[in-house]
Amino acid sequence: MFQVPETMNAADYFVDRNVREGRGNKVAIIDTADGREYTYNDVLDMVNRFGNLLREALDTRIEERVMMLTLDSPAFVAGFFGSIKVGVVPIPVNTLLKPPDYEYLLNDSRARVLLVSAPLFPQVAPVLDRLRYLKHVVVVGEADVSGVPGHIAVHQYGELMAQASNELEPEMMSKDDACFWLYSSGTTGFPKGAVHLQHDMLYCAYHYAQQVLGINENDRTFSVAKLFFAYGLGNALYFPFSVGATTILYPGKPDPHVFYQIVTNYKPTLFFSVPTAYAAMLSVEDTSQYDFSSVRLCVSAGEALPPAVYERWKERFGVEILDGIGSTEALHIFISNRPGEVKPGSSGKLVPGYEAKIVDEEGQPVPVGEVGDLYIKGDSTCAYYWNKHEKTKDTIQGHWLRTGDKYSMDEEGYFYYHGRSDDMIKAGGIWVSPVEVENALMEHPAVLECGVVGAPDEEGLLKPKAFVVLKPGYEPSEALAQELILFVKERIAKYKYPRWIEFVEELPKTATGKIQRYKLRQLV
Ligand code: 3UK
Repeated sequence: MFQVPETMNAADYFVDRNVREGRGNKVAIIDTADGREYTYNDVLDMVNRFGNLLREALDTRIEERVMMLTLDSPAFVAGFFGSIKVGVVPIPVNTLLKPPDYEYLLNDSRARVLLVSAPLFPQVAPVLDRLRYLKHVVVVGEADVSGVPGHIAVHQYGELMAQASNELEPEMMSKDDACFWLYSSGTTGFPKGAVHLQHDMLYCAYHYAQQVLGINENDRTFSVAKLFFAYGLGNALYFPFSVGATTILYPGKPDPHVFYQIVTNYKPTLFFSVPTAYAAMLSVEDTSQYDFSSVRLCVSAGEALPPAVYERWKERFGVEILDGIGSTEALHIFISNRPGEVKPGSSGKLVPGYEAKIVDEEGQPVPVGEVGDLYIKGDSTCAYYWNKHEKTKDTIQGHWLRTGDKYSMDEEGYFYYHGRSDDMIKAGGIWVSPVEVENALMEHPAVLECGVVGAPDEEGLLKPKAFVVLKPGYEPSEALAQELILFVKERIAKYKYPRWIEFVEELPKTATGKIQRYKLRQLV
């Protein structure tokens, strides 16, 4: 039976408990940046120091927020669990965004402290003078901080950590206190902060990681998805820490050769990735110098895994990929395939601890085999979206969470994905709002109007495609298409750029003039 005490602290559960239970000398983290290993004793030391520096050096109180623009590294672990241990709420954010995105996130969350990895500092520096609530920036590594406005104090992570005490008792919290937030992109472009509670990570670790993956203390995890994603956070942090296992962290950019090299060198047993990266790894022809034999199970999530990718992977490495669907709001995977029972093309069956319903427009359950809207129920779902009351009510309906996905279920209880019920695009496992890409394109002088939808690439995986109507006087050309792509890349996060531009005479519209993206989807 899964039970969480009324009073608890998630950092105590995932960190201190490992030391109390005798795993202090076990390796918790391997940092592939320098090959260094950190034991659970070392992790407890860092976490305690970070908690103390928040309280003392930075005068941060319970329930205040710390934004983390932090690469996958030991500092991420210290920042995340160190905050939670003193009741402060960490908010890991996407490291691939642009300065205006961070301005929004920092002001929306009213974070008091920003923990930032030095290479990412230039992405926030230009907006620091526009921040209304931020008081402290803690930089991990060396960055040029000369232009920081006077009302914000800049600190060196290493210095503060060295000065802080390594002894700290956990702040005892309610199991229903806010624990951390994760931002999720919305259709209109403004991300929503999903507020997760103290008990949520325990729920996912117990029901999915332990019961579906059978994670245990001998496992070694590696996740292609970074820790700032809900998917990566479970895969490479609180799943392994829930059983005293080892996580392998990689701060760098995605690269199929590097992934193979990491697996060869550090021998993970559980490999977590997204369909786009599995496809990229399969397209490396000669992998004879690499060794994948340590991996006992592969997991895919973020978007549907094409059956062809599943089959080719299994043939090449002899190991199954378990496709499963999760979300930021649900925190992790709630429907998943099981080892030895995979149905390619399906998201699998319900994870223990979750219920699902597939309903029609009137909210009535649809018959087996028919497509409807997927709702799920389970105690890891977020409590609400910060400052977004209407969106909260649309999404969190009593015990049920509206996923926004179209699904069907077969007689054996396997679920099948049939696309989104909104216009959002999943590209490489990351949300792309068509509106945001369209707005960026509209700033170009040649663009009269445009519509962006997901179109399949050669692997059958969706990527953004733009249909563009030019202003009078402009002629369609390959050069202009390339110019528009570059234009978008300079304005919004790179992964959102349209992979294809198609020039058209007009766009399908409703009577009120709204672009009908579902009609454009039929044209791709
Ligand atoms: C889509 C899938 C088909 C689906 C996530 C695992 O992706 C995660 O969270 P996000 O908030 O996106 C959620 C949405 O992504 N999706 C995810 N997995 C699948 N569609 N097949 C899949 N296997 O539209 C869902 O609503 O970015 C994944 C664990 C934690 C996560 N947060």
